[in-house]
Amino acid sequence: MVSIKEQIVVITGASSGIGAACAKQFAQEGASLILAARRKEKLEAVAAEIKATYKVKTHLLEMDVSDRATVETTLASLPEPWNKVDILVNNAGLSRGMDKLQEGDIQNWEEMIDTNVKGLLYVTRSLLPGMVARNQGHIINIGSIAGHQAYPGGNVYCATKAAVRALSEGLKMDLFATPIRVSSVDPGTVETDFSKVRFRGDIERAKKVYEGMNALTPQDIAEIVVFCATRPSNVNISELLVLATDQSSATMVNRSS
Ligand code: 8X3
Repeated sequence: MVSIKEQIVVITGASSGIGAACAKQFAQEGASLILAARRKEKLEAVAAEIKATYKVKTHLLEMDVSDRATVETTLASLPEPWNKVDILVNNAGLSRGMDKLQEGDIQNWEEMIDTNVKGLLYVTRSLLPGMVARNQGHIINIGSIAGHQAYPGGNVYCATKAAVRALSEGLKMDLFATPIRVSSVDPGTVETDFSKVRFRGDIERAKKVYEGMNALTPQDIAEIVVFCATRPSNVNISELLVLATDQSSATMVNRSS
């Protein structure tokens, strides 16, 4: 295992779920954290908890990844030493609705495409040139099983995650012959606010997604993300599909656990 102590790690969507768990896991390894999210108060709470437990430096960014101008100016004006980013975890993402495409809400589509695809691109486009110039870096994209298999009602969400998968693949080729690594960690069902967001606060419907199964936890994924980041420099974990033992495919979930 390679030390990432004091390496600068950017995590988007760091205020909850997998992003917040990644923040804690990287803090445990002594990394310096740039935590980005839309919700400043939640972000501050995550940072306060981390700082109370680990002696690490944090820098908070109130940033909606889908807002191109904000992403560009915020990341271009990172102060020293925060502007020398070593690791970027592209975690910010969301799903909205599970309607059939023919009945879909176009606003929901825009939000998913703007965040999951365009947002990831804006952040990556802002930070990757510095990595290339310094000849050092690692991009870790949080994909999804949805990028491997579509499922009924998943249409646009699945398309955004398939796009993330294609971008990880393409990026690796664009970074050919550089030491910069690209990893894609693609979870199945993880118990987070994901379904609450998807169903716009319909708690009962959200609960059903995890009912009767032992879902993955954000911590499970965070440990894997940090595992990717701490491999020796000759090792790139290119793509990992991570499912709960209770999940056999996007739609096959054992609910008798
Ligand atoms: C989240 C996994 O199966 O709910 O990306 O789409 S799934």
